[in-house]
Amino acid sequence: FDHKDSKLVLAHIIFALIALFIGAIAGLLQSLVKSGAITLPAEIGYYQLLTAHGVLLGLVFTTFFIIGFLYSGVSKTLGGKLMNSVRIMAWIGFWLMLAGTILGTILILLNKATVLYTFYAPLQASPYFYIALVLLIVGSWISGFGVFKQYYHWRKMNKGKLSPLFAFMSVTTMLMWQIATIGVAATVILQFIPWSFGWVETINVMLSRTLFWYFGHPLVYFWLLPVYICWYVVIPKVIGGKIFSDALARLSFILILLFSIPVGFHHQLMEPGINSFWKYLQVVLTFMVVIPSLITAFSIFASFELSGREKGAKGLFGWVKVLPWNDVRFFAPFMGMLIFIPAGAGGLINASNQMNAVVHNTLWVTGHFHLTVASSVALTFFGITYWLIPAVTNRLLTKKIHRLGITQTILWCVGMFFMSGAMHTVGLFGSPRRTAYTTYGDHPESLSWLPYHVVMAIGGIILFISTLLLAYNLIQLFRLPKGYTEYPIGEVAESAEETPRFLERWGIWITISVVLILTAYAIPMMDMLNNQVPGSEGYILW
Ligand code: HAS
Repeated sequence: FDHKDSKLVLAHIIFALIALFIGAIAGLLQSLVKSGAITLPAEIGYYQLLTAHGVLLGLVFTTFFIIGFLYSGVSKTLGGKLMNSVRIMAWIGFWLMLAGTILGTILILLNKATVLYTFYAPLQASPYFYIALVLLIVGSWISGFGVFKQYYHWRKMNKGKLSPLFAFMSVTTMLMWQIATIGVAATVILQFIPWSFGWVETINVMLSRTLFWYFGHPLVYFWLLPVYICWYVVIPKVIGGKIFSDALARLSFILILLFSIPVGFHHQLMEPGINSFWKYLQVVLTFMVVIPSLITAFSIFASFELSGREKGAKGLFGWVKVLPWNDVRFFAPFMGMLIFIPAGAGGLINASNQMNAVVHNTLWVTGHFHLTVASSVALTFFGITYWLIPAVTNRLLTKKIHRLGITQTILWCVGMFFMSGAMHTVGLFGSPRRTAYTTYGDHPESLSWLPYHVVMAIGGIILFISTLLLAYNLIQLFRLPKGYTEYPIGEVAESAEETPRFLERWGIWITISVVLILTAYAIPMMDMLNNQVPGSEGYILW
């Protein structure tokens, strides 16, 4: 692996993992507070911890990890090393994001930005928190442009050739990110900065929430797409098989690009200020964005089965036995896939209007995203870490690391089973999310929730032990003997059909994406600007 690129990748991954450890401490404390097991000292607030947890894990850990991982694959598959200008862009992006993260974290620790990771109005933070967010966003844009530049250069040099799948997927991921972050940049720059500095007196709450969720939903796919890169490109190689279909893999990425953005209203189904027709339209589009995940499930099963049969597996499920169960590069992401089945089903429940009325703002939703992002995504990222660090530092991945990594994965799954299981269950009983310890004046209903909150805390403790083991394992990764660890990139199966070239015609996809976004958002946003939806007066301006 190129030495200079290795440094770049390591900087991103290590910083991501540092954010993970600090965020995990906040998570542990918060689950203990919520269950009533501990009381925080007066100067630390529950919501302050909750903000630190959400921002450090949801926004910082993920973004740094993803950009580091994408750059590693872009370097590997598009020419063997990054162009100098691209590497410079990536470093500028890194430093800007780092500056934003440090500034943001300091403000959260000073209790000047206790606005949760969703930070929409009417909660207000110090103006410098929003400036920190701008640094984070602009930094990620510059990094994204670096990915595009390397890809564009490769295509110029390789006219007529199909780009490597990893690179295509990285471009799609960053393209979706660039389009989605326009929404959050708009609310931060046009609404929050003027409001928090006191230059304007009011803020349009509906618009701020809508612009946030315009970004907030594709944000979850920004977490998911790199996971899909691992499942589509890396896992087939790790199991000694082939990628089932390059065309299907690309199609699923394009579908996510198109349908992940015009769906933010499914987070706002219970809000006034949006006409029900637009909610309905966006729910329909939400069900469209499920299709690429079903395609992904099909493709992975196909890849497992084909490789199993090649190894001589017999019967309907014989291929399961020949999967490499002792290999952490497979095991951790596999557990992520398995968990994604109930996690995705939970998403479908959330997206259904009537059922959303039952689960919205309850711990069910917290349970949902601990299965999706904190399990499927996190476990896949752990699986990647175990081979990526040795691969870029020229060290040999040993059996001991496989064992340690598998133990850490199992601990994570057990902790999450308790935590997320209890969250889903008690959510259905009505226990609200985002509340500190309370018995609502010893109301019997609320007292009946408490045992579940204790189970959540037990799960939280097991998860924290898993995080400590991850930290130990990471130190071991840097102590591995010098040697070679493969950067696993799968090949496409011979039986796969040819990939249609229009999948790489970005002009078409960007145009369709813009049309869908305008269709789903233009009129409801105009209504919000004009304060025109009956029943929402007084809700809009704060
Ligand atoms: Fe979600 C809320 C709907 C997916 C994250 N979601 C959230 C929040 C987060 C989040 C963070 O419609 C909370 C935001 C907040 O703070 O308020 N979500 C969905 C839907 C999907 C979905 C329809 N969510 C995700 C993913 C996330 C994520 C992915 C992170 C990475 N979500 C919602 C809705 C809400 C919501 C509402 C708002 C709720 C409210 O009221 O506030 C879909 O994309 C899910 C599709 C997935 C599948 C599963 C496919 C399975 C695969 C694995 C195959 C396994 C194999 C291995 C092959 C259909 C690909 C098996 C092998 C064997 C041997 C068995």
